[in-house]
Amino acid sequence: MSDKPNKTLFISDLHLDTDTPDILQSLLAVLHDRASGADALYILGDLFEAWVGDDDQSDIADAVASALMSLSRAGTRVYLMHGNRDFLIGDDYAARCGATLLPDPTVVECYGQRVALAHGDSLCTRDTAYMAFRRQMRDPAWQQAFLDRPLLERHMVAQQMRQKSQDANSQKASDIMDVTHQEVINLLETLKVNILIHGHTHRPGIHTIRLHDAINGSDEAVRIVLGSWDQKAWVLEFSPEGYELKPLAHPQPAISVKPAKTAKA
Ligand SMILES: [Mn+2]
Repeated sequence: MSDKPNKTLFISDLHLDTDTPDILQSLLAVLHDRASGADALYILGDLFEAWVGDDDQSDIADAVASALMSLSRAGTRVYLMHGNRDFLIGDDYAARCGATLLPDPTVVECYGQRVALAHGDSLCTRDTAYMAFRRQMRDPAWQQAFLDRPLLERHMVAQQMRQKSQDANSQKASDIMDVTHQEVINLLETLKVNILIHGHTHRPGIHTIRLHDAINGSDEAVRIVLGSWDQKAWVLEFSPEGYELKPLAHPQPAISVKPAKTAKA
């Protein structure tokens, strides 16, 4: 253990679903090849494409929980933050993952640096329709009423909400779905940090921010945006020496062992 370099991993926006077995394989590969032996793994929201309650059993939820639990048992701390898709992940599922649920935003200490973590949707304030929707979804009374409904009904409501959101987003100008610059600065100032890591926007990158008013004596801050896993796996590796945002190719899909169908049997 001691000869392994210290590192902490950050990922988000895998959007795992039953029809994304390749992304699940990619996650399992990242956990095995990179997260194993790490100090901590932070999953900053939208691990799942949808989540209607911890009582909704699925193979993919089981596979993720057992892989994260193995990592956690081997000594890597595992943290989950809610995204706008999977904000109903509860304490039961987090416990099955050996993970700690984090509020959004959260400040953590990473090798001597104070780092703010957020999913990112709360920073997209120009999307006023979404912000109103978000307030409703995050209302504990609304959530409890939703969770009290039968599972089948919850799936139907979630499906309708996804369709609505897709239709609405296709009409929105792309810049309103990005973070609001001033909102980022407000958050950095409130939390008194110079580094923010978030996902959600699916615009991976590292942005240096010039501050008008210094924070912690520095007129610079950094915003690191994690990427969505639809094309590649995006992993931010943070170590005492620095950090690197890495796009990783998904593992090749397994070659089918089924014989090809012939025209005439
Ligand atoms: Mn999101």
